[in-house]
Amino acid sequence: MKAHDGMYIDGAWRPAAGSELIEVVNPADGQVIGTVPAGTEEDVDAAVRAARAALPGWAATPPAERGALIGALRDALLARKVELTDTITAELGSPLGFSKAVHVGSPIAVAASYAELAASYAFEERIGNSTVLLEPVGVVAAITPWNYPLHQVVAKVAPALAAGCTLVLKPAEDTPLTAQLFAEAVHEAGIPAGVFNLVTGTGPVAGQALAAHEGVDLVSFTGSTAVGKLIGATAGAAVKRVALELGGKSANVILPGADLAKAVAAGVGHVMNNTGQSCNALTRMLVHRDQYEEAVSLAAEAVADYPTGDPRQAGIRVGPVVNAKQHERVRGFITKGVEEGARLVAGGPDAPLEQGYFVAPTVFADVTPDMTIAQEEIFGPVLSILRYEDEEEALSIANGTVYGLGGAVWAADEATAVAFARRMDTGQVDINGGRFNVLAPFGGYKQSGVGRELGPHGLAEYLQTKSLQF
Ligand code: TXE
Repeated sequence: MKAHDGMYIDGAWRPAAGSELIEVVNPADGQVIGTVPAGTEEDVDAAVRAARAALPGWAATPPAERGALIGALRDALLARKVELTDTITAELGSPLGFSKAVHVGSPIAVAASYAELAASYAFEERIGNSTVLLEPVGVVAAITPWNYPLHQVVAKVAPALAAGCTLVLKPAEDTPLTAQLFAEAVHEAGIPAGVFNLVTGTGPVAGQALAAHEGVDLVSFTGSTAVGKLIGATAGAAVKRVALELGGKSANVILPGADLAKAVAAGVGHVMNNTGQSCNALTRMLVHRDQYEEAVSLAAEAVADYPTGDPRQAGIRVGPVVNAKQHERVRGFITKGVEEGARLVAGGPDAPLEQGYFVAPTVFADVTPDMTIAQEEIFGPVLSILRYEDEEEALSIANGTVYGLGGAVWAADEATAVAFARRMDTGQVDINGGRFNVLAPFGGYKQSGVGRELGPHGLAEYLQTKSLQF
């Protein structure tokens, strides 16, 4: 695969300060597909300086002009659709169809939304005898994970650019090639030098140096709750703004009277898509005791619709998990589920293929809320089905984790589902199979994070307010 051997800083690919490399591995077969430089503190410093120098000019660029450049970025991404799709499939292991439709399609839609929002957003408002100016926060450090290699980048870069901020991006070690293609698109779009900078590298070295850099005004992080807490503490100590999009353990609540077959099939799909590596994956299915066994049978059947294997092969819907560490971790959780007494109705801990980091699509029944698999984020194709007696118990199970990112409610009618959703401690709830909305705020309650991404709420994260009194 094509890989740059430098960092994109101040509008050009520049040699890395150090000589260490990161190998990029195809999780479907374990083969190295490229190398990128492992950034050092020196690279991070150069990138932050470039972003700072570019800030006054970009912040002063009229919002409509910023919007036009984000539109050009969207076009440059679209022009690379095939290359991006192939790269994401190669470094993440996502099946080609899903890579094309979701991994590439969704960020292009997000970029388009910010091209418009930059031009239409009210960066000034009047409150009584005051004018409130909404100004860019400044230099943004964007630290992104591998699970949606392009979406996670665009969901930070596009709103930051729309707001008038400049950035340094540190993408995940597993998926830096997609980030390099993104930098190429930024360059082709004609976004001025220094406004967007890319430093590849490891979390503990480049990520840590970036989050702690005194030239950064806001750290926007998506990843594990453990690292999020660390970044939150570092940012807090320096009185720096922070946005955290962390883990989840989202509940899919099927209330009596709902279309059970539809709800179960959609719920299984939500967990199996992207090999379960979605922060908002509906990993806990909650079913009333009277319909429980029927739901378990339906779920076991539905898993057959998710063939596992080579993500380049037609018909494959579940690829490998991203790396060896996740492979161990996810299968460890499955073993733990069996040990703690959950009933395995599909899949299991054994790797279904000899090569690559594959995990069998797995469904557990008789899961109780106290079990590890009902509490911890597994980040693999593993569904837990829990039983409830009444609505109050369903709510207490749904709200009974440290997380609160996604969720779903299925009921006979919308009003019943909405009434339940209002009581859920979570940032997003899909009502009777509600579709993804690129403008709706996305983010977590409780330990799922701080701040929101997407749409106008996502743009607001990158603004600070100044009031003028008359
Ligand atoms: O995440 P990390 P990992 C969850 C999921 C998964 C687990 C571990 O449960 O199983 O996290 O995944 C950078 N300072 N999610 O280990 O380490 C790192 O380089 C600064 C949920 O891959 O949090 C990468 O760019 N940065 C999730 C990013 O943080 C640091 C998506 C995420 O990596 C750093 C991914 C440090 N000290 C994993 N250490 C979601 N919310 O969508 C690491 N990084």
